[in-house]
Amino acid sequence: MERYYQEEIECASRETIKAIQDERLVKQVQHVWNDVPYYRKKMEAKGLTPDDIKSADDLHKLPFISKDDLKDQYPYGLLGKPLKDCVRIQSTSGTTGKRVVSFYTQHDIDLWEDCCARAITAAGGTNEDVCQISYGYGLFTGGPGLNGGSHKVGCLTVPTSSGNTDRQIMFIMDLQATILCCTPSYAAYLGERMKEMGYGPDDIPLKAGIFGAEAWSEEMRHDIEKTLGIKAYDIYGLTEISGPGVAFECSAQQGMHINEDHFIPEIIDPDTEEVLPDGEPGELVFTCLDKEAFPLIRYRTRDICVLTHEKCSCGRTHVRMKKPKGRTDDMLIIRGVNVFPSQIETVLLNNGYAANYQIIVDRINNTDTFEVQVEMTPEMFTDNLGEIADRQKVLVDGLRSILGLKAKVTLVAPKTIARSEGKAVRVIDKRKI
Ligand code: DLL
Repeated sequence: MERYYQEEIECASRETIKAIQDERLVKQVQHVWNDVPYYRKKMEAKGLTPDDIKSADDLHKLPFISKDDLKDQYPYGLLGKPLKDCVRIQSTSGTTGKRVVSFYTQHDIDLWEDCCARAITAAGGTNEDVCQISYGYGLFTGGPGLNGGSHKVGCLTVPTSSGNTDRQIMFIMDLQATILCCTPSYAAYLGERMKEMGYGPDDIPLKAGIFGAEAWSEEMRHDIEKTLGIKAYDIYGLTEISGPGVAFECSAQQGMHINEDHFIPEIIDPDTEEVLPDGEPGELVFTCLDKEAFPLIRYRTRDICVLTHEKCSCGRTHVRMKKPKGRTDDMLIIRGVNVFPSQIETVLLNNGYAANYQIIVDRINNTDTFEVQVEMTPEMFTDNLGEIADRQKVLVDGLRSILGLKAKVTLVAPKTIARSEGKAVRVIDKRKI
């Protein structure tokens, strides 16, 4: 039986959702006009006043906001509430330049945690569950967001944070944890380690996993489900819009429901900024309808994905986003060809490898070099050079047929590629461009 955390709104009619969005958007635009001078200037530059926004149908008139605006206004320039009303910041894991800092009032935290509670409930969570949270805690939103959601559902919450893998496994087994929350790459690593320790899927008490914060393929989902003996649910979010729980998967596992009472999604062509219809891939854009401290409107996420309003078998009515295919900024252009790490991962997993790989791109004599280092699984490990060459050729052919590009494939021994406890680092781009 499907469970809901806030059934009335999660299963509301389209008319009800639209009415909520209309009312909240009008209020939100008034809020940013009054309280965020930067927004007022942006609206004025387009000749707009709040009177031009009468319903969600007018959303397209409003200016976009991008990561560059956030950097430009760092740290306090986009704040929608006085500091005395703000209770928390969170920040992205960005490695270059200034980080993005997002602010929350207590109301903002409540609605964010509600979104996470919806996700945990959709994965079957109740107050009978023991929910282990192995996302990082601290500035990263993964740990704090799911921690709050788990409390709201009433699960016994185990805030292990990420890292110290053997201790994670000890708690899963000793406390009989039933739900695991972490990045998919860390879930795969925990599975690998548990297998080595002799635990099979039937020995592991977990029944569900809530995995997100990075792109992962269907093949990786099946691998994790098999190793841990669980159902694995996807969860999506980003710091700027709140954190995990902006969208989450239900029992149908056919895309993630976006919490439309709080966020309006749009898909745009990243070059022309034109709004695209359902089914067409493009850049995902979000408008926060009721956030107070960091009220972003038409925020360009750089994530590439597709929306669908098709009816879902779980009973929820909120629009679904397909798994993001990648980000406009992690798409590699190699010898002129667009390459997403997720495409490479699909080829590897289809050929029996685990998702332990690294893509190394360089430029030598003005030509891009493209190497994929892939770990052999312990079962396929061999020092027979002929066999290794045959296996490499299968992958080179597989990559060529999906990308139209010749890669150098190097098979390496099990456990030579560093494991990640958070978001995996898949690409090393040495080109100075
Ligand atoms: O990763 C929030 C989060 C925490 C989501 C835990 C899910 C679970 P950031 O660090 O700001 O926030 O990174 C946001 O991560 O724009 C996407 O590119 C990527 N991302 C997040 N979830 C998914 C997902 C958190 N399920 C950026 N699939 C986003 C693919 C994802 N990519």
